[in-house]
Amino acid sequence: MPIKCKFCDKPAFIKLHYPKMYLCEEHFTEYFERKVKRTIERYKMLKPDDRILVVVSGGKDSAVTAYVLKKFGYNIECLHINLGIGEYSEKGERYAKKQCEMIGAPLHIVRVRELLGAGIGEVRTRRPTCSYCGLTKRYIFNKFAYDNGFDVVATGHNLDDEASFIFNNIMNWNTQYLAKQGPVTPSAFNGKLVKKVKPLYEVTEREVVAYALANGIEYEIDECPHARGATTLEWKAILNEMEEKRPGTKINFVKGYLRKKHLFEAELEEAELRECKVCGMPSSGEVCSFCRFWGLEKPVDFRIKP
Ligand code: Q46
Ligand code: ZN
Ligand code: ZN
Repeated sequence: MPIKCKFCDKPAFIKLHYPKMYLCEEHFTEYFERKVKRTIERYKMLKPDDRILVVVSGGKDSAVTAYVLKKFGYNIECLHINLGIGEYSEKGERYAKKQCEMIGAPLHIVRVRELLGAGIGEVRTRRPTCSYCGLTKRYIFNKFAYDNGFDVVATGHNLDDEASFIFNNIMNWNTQYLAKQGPVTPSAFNGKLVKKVKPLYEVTEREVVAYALANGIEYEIDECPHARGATTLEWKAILNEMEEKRPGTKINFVKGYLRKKHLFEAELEEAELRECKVCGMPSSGEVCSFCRFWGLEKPVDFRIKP
């Protein structure tokens, strides 16, 4: 006899460990969406009339974020940043297009190589690839949102991403990073830093994979070639092992961190921000790290051409 769903007679599609229960596809979808809705409300992420920019990579997390927000009736548009990392990026772009077509959301595409003359991984620099990749992505989606008047940027970070980020930064005592992490980053610097939210903050990676499967969402499975050997993956493996032994470890760890975040905030030395001489965006030095890294002499204009 197959195991049945907790709420109906259908066979179970997934076994959840925390809370422990078996659910069919439909009841799992309902459960997942209720959880995301509660996260959005709890942290006051979105207002009904907000113009939301969802950053879609082609992967599962951002695809599910866009899908769920659209299903909830939010006003979303998507942005895909093609990083120029060979076949990995080409595939990512194809999936992003497919995902946005599926939900009927407008998709904007920025290609790093066309925009800046080189793809990620093609720049001769001492800076680690993931470091300038992260810097480039964050700058592009923020400036794109600002240039086009979006109220908020939504990203696909899930509970596993958050837990491993916090774990990693506690192990290294990076209190500066720990002071700034969270489900919502409010708008700052006269709106030039656009509000950021993470609607999947309280759902696990495993739940995101199951939701995509249950709802026919296709996504890129390949890992970025630069991610190999990343310590984040090792922290994730440790947390998964703990979660296996003690269900609820991840969510309790992240919620505990949010309760204690003020301790890290007290230590934060806020760098005085000023306008970048090149692009006018917030910067701790005369020229912001994006304009400096890419050697720009004039700002990049992301306004959507009509
Ligand atoms: S930072 Fe590094 Fe990722 Fe950029 S280079 Fe690839 S692995 S994509 S999340
Ligand atoms: Zn059911
Ligand atoms: Zn700049």
